[in-house]
Amino acid sequence: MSKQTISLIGVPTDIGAGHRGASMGPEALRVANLALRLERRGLQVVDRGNLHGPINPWQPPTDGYRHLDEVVAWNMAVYTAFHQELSAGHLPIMLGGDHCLAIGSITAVARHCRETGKQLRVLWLDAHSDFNTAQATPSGNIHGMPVACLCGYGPQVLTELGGSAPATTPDVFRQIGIRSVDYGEKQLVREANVGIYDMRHIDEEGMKRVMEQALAGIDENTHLHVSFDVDFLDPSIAPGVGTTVRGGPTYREAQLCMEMIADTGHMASLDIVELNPAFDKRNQTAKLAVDLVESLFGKSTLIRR
Ligand code: NNH
Ligand code: MN
Ligand code: MN
Ligand code: MN
Repeated sequence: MSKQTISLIGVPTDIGAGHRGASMGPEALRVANLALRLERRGLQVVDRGNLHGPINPWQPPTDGYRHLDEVVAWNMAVYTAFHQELSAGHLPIMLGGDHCLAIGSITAVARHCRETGKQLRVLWLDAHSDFNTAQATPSGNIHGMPVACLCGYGPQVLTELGGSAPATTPDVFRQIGIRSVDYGEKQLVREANVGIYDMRHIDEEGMKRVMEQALAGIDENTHLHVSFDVDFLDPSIAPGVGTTVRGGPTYREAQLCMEMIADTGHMASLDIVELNPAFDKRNQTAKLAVDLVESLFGKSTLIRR
């Protein structure tokens, strides 16, 4: 079997976020040596450079959304680039950018799954459930809405980004690390029955049992997409994000989470989002993200076996 190619796609924008700076995320991950670290693991890595899109006009919400047109433009670019890599048999990694961009990446993954007859599973590693709508959002920031949009709740320009709506359904999602869900959003995730493993669940059952549950049912026919919002991590180890929420996974818990994903052998695409160098100290959060991504690709598996 020939080596699978990993394609890095930089998406330098903070168009959906409530703070500026996630636009610097792709470069911070490159500076933290993401490509080299993966290559040292024996993987073949191609850096496709950055996608391009509109500047952030920093406007208040219109009809419940901030920067909807610009969010659509960036997501179309992500959707096209991601699908192209998947069709070529590559494993795309999105270097975000804020989390609104997962609408584009996961819409592409969902289409690829329909084309190849694969079953989609999305692991959403995040402090937030990102299931807001124009009515429920406290901010209008679209990075709080991608899961809702992917499930068909949102503006048609985003729910139908890939031509058919919805891109996917709530049952494909497993959300891990959740500890900040807005008032109206709570009711929405309950109604939609999104699979949520919140911090309470991790406290009570431990990361090992939680990951066993979240990964249950994955087999050869599964395309596993990991959407890694860096604010998933406890702010004491990962200060470089716009929206810190205390009480997140520790370094060891995060490592175990990544290692158990690697053990499945089925991760086929990845988002690294919400890294915000403007809030970071000496690029430590980017370095930590790279460390954890190495584990996602089996860094520690070699020690064990
Ligand atoms: N729930 C808040 C909102 O919708 C914050 C979302 N921020 C995130 N999501 N970073 O992952 O505005
Ligand atoms: Mn998020
Ligand atoms: Mn395809
Ligand atoms: Mn988040």
